[in-house]
Amino acid sequence: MLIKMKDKMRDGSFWPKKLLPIALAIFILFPLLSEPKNLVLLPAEPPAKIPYKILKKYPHPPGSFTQGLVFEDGFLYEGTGQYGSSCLRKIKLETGEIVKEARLPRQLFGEGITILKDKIIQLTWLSQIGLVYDKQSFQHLDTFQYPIPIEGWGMTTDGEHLIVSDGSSKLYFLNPESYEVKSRLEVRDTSGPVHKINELEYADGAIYANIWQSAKIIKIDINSGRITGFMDLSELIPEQYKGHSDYVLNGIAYDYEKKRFFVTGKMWPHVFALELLVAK
Ligand SMILES: [Ca+2]
Repeated sequence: MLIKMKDKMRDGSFWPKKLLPIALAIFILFPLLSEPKNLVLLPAEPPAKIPYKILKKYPHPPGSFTQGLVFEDGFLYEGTGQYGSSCLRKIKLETGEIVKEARLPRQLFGEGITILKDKIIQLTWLSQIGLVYDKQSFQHLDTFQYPIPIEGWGMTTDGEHLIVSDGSSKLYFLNPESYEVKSRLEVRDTSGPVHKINELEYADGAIYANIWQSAKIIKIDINSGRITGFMDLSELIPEQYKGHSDYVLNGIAYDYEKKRFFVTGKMWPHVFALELLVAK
């Protein structure tokens, strides 16, 4: 049998003539089409607990199902979810007063927001679209289609990209003009990928993230995806929402000027200002 096969290969009749071009194409294209097999190294060190200090608590407008939070010039910008009541809001930090609001159509469930230059971008959960607003007027400027079929969860920016989460362990870095995916990052700890990555905040070269239905905020290395630290914010959960599966910790904003973080949760009555006590 072996001899016969060898003979056929030698005289060129092993491959029927019609199949030869197809076989050659597969031989040439296969290495190009297959995914590169990168060697993934898990971080050796478990993430360290980041101590923090509560600086102050501020009023959080009632009924805020927080999905996105940003701070700029004394105001919180908040994107809220749920069908029929999703909105984008500008809130005076000290008083919790809503000074500007744009309501989403009933069929859209609002998700993460970020501010890039003079625009506010807001994701939607399952509709595959994002909304673009003028930062000053809240006028709706544009609607864009997601470049890949993902759910919209959290969003932040490093000033160059829109950084988006979809509830998995992945972060997507999008071109803010074309919305193309420029790169992806997998978030990992010593056990492997960490899922349910939700609201995001880029601050001083790292990405901070809520994990859905967890009282933890993780700090992610933007180059490797490694979790380098975490905050346990269990003590901030309002008494009435302890053990609640919907009204969970969500929303991180960073004040670059005063180096403080703002955190809150869905329907929580307060926004907390925190100082991270990082080892010197
Ligand atoms: Ca944020």
